[in-house]
Amino acid sequence: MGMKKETNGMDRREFLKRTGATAVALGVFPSVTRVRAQARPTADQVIQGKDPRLIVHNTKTGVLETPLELLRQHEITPKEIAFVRNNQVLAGGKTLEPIPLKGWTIEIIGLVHRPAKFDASVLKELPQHEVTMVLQCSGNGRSFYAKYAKKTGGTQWKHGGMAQTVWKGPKLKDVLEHFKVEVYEPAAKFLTANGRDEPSGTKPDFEHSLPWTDPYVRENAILAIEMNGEPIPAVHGGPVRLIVPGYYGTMNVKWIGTLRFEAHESYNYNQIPRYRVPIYPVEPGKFSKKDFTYENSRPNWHQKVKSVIFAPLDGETVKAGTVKVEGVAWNDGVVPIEEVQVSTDQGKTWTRAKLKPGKSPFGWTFFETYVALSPGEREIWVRAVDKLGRAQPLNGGIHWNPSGYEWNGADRIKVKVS
Ligand SMILES: Nc1nc2c(c(=O)[nH]1)N[C@H]1C(S)=C(S)[C@@H](COP(=O)(O)O)O[C@H]1N2
Ligand SMILES: [Mo]
Repeated sequence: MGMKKETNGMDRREFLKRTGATAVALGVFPSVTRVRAQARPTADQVIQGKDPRLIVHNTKTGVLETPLELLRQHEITPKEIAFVRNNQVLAGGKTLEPIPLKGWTIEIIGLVHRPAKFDASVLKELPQHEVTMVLQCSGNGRSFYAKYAKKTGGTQWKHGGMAQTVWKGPKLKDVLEHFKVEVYEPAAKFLTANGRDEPSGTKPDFEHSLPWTDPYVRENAILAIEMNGEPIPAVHGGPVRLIVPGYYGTMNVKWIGTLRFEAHESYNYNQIPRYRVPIYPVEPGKFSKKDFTYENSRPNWHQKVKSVIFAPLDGETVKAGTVKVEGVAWNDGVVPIEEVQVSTDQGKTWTRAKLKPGKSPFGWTFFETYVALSPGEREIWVRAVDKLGRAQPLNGGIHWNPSGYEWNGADRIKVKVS
């Protein structure tokens, strides 16, 4: 796969030429507003094979959001509509086509007795594990901070920076055993994963550290070679992706090249100050990314309990009378979702929705209930609580943080009742 595949057969320069934006790209005009006036590439032009109805947030690396109208149509999100978040790009990787396992090398190094270097085709021979799970960007819902607290920088995701997908491959612990790697205990406290994608210019390379002390990493991590029953599409991290069910999307590192066992979290910019939240509440705007230390913050690891209304949709017009409200709830998979509560009087009273447990502890729990709505502008609020009592705040703004991560406020939509 050559880089030519970039924007659906067009490279960037060719694309700009066709849209007449070459002069702008070459810096002849100081303003970028002219670029905005040009037709923006659609999702299928950004990532080959994607549904053109996806929302394009970034054409350069490829950042695509799934509108809820599409997401809600499938229990397992098909590859054509699954969201994409590339911080940086794998050469030839902006496509749904797979990349062969053979010829793809993986290294396991660091605090281990026997470092391993192997061809990824070995992974097919080891016992396979399959998991259905919510893959969610830690920035999903970021745009709501603007509504409930204060706007933050970063992709202004609504709810569509998530998917429910099925991943399959050998467990990392079985791979370690197969190669007799032997991680040094207790010295090795973190697993740092790095992909073969490359940063642009002088940016630091993308990588993440996960806590090796967490059984949800040690026991459940998979070196996935399949997504939704097929070889992983290149853009989703094929041929080999680190999958850690329950963890935010960003920790599910794509295009695995190197796994390092370490005593300390990575010093990489993507581990700190990016992808972090303060460990105590901060006043919106009174704390910035540069204030983060390893001690006063934590990475986007376990997903917070959350629910999203799939129907009706925000802004929709519905008929007065009995209205069906449905959607999904999930958390980090440590305990099940206990209840999903629905309110049509802005939180004064709540009713419990009927739950249909999902395919796995890490997947969506479906909820549905019926509410009575009289004509006018009405609000529907939904919040989930799990068996540990972890609940969504009514005002998600209380978890404001400088990069707008981990939004999990009660979902509050407005409908017109006619
Ligand atoms: N190697 C690598 N892995 C990565 C990323 C990346 O840019 N490079 N992006 C991360 C982020 S922020 C998210 S949300 C998910 C997105 O996964 P997807 O593109 O398959 O939807 O991949 C994560 N893994
Ligand atoms: Mo992300």
